[in-house]
Amino acid sequence: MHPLTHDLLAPGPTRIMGVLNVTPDSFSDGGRWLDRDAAVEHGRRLAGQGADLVDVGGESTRPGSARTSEQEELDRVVPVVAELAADGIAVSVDTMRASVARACLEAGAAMVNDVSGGLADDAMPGVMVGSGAPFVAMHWRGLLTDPQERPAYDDVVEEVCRELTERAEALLRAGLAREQVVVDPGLGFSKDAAHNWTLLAFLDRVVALGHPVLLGTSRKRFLGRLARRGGELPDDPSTPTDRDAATAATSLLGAQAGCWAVRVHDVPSTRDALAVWEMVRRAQDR
Ligand code: PMM
Repeated sequence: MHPLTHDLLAPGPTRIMGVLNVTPDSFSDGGRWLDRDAAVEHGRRLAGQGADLVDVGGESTRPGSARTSEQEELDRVVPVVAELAADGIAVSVDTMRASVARACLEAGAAMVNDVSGGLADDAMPGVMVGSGAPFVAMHWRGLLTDPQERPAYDDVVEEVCRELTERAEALLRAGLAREQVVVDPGLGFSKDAAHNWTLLAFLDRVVALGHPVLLGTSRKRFLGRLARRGGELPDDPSTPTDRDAATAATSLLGAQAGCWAVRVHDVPSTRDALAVWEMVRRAQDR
């Protein structure tokens, strides 16, 4: 068991997962950290700013993007994970490949974050069972091959909760321990803006499933078309970094609902938002 695993999931304030995409094409930071040294430096910066763990990804999940080859993904992420882990930083790896998860766990990663929830690679549960490390199962209906599929739900909260429960139960049947399974409603993944807002409004129901919940809203498109004095803007003039204040606001909502962690690109803004919630919570307890 990784020495940081216990601390990561112990009861406490909502954790901050800093995003480090070692990719040429992620929607908000693609290309910035493709150079290995720049990536490691940015990972250290995220930790220094207050990230409790750094999520290293080597494959973009941008709609329509082609899959990165296994070797390319390994080459991008393993050295970065190894260097950050050697610094004592808690690292998770954002991957859908069991081979990449295994190599990163061997290189010192403390956690695996899989946007397919273990569906993209049959070998993923076996790797996780062997490691004992926490595994994030994110909700996503369509994988990379059918990005055009329009999301359709009668009741998005109920269906996401049901499908997350089914995923978690399948992982438990495959041998993962209950405390290994973290769930994520997967905002923006086979969900439109209205679905994302509804899931944010009813996060407490996702938390009530009884697993730690990770929330990923950071810089997502729906935060760029906010209602300002009467309705959503038809066009979205914002760039991803313009969405950091709205991301911090959603982090606070996540903390208020009892989420275990929030996944963000800009750590200082979310750190401050979570500190506001922590001060209010303490005042309520007095
Ligand atoms: N979002 C992205 C990538 N990985 N992982 C989890 N668990 N949850 C998310 O919401 C999530 C994720 C897309 O954002 P990015 O391309 O900026 O990393």
